[in-house]
Amino acid sequence: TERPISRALISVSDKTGLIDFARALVSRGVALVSTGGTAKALGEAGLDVVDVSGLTGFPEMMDGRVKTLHPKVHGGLLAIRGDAGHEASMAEHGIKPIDLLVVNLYPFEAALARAADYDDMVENIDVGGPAMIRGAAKNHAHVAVVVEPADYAAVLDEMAANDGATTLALRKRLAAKAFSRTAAYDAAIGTWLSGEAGDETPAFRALGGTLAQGLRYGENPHQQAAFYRTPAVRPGVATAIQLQGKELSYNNINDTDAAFELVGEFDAARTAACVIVKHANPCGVAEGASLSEAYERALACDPVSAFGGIVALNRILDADAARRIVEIFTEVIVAPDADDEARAIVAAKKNLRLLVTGGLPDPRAAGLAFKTVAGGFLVQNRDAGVVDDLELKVVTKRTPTETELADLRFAFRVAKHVKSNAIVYAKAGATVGVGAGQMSRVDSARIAAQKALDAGKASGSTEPLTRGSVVASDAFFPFADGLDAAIEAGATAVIQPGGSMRDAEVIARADEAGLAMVFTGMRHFRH
Ligand code: 93A
Repeated sequence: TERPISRALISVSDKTGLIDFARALVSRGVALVSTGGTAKALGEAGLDVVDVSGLTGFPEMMDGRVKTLHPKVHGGLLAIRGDAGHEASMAEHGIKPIDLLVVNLYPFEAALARAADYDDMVENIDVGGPAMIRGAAKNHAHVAVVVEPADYAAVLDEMAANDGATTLALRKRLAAKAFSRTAAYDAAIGTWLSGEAGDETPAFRALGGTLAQGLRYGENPHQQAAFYRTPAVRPGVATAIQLQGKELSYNNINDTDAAFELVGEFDAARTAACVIVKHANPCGVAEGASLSEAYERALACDPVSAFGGIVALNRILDADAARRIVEIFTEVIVAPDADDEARAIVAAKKNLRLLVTGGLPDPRAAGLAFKTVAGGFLVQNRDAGVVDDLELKVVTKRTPTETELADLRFAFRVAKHVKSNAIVYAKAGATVGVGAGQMSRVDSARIAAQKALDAGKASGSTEPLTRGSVVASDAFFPFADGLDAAIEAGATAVIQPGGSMRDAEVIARADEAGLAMVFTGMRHFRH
């Protein structure tokens, strides 16, 4: 059973809700220890409080720079309760356990916001606070740590329900929050100071990354950039080994990521697959009996755009595929590995970058995706939706044939990785037309069909490649006109999330034209 909280150390810059919280603790028999300003506020409210200098036997000194940095404090936070050695140390040195730590830090971020001068900023760097927070959070098996007033209520609620104790579940949650808080705090300090130091490399350590590579420039030559790696280990561009070729650029890394994440959607045990990416959008994706065939078919979708593209493969690069790929100008090849013969073939192209990842990413893996906005950033789970896991609902009179169904799944798998509005035409496990990034869905549908027409002409075919294809849309068709464009292009089946106000109209149009249509119930916006 959990022990009730008997002693709390409170040291807070933000004194919101402090008095009510402290009073509630005292009414439960909790003894309070506090630093200067906090102790003064508590004393003025008539609460019994021991000053931290009474505990340590040292005065707060150096303008408060040293007040809680003492073994009597840190020993009390870090000691493992019930551990014979730790208990003996406590007894020997007169260290008493601290069961609850309540700290919020010197307001460094507020100082940043009011553009305080350099010395003021430095004085607002809290040292003792984060040290205590990290100690208490590490020892969450025994100690509860609270880093913001918003959590006072949760602690009191649990104490009320558990005879003055907290649960391990709450302490764990609070500890996780505590580490996130000190990480964000230090990131703010690091970002500020690297700006002051005139650091050329933007301090994106904020996201918990380590510098993987300084980049010559960003998306454009006038932008500085760097590549950071986060601790999560997943086969991908951040963990890839570059076997040869020029240094990767910002755009290379971004495009390689897009290509490899998509090719990871194709189970290597089932089929060979190839993705060609330009400007973060696939311009050709295909399955094949071999990598070489998959590449050939991917290239046929849009050979013009494929020039200078990124080629991603889902199996070990072999000589056949390597020979074929080096025939045209390619920026990057990325694959789980490359055999010796393939490596030798690629080596003849000195600038061509060859990356090996050691495996494929799991499309269902958890992960976070960030996007910056002015003054902040957005975070969301990565899109881990996979069409194979969805229950497809046939909404038309005609049910898709097995062949159509396989292509519909293929097309939707690809559409997930195409910038919205995304329209993907596919036939026999290969894309034949990709429409990306348009502000209207009908434009994406028309562009995809037009590209298929061009590619068909280039290959000497009189028929547009979309004739007899299927089509995927990353989000529902708001109007029937997007469908009209697909019908005109010669598509026979459609896959889309459904859920439009005009679904009935869209379904009726499909029925009229004899199309089969399935709803996925899941959208794949990508902006
Ligand atoms: O300057 S410090 O880094 N040195 C310390 O030893 C220390 N201990 C607590 N700042 C320290 N604190 C911080 O003082 C706390 O994190 C809290 O923000 C603040 C509370 O001070 P007061 O109780 O005097 O208002």
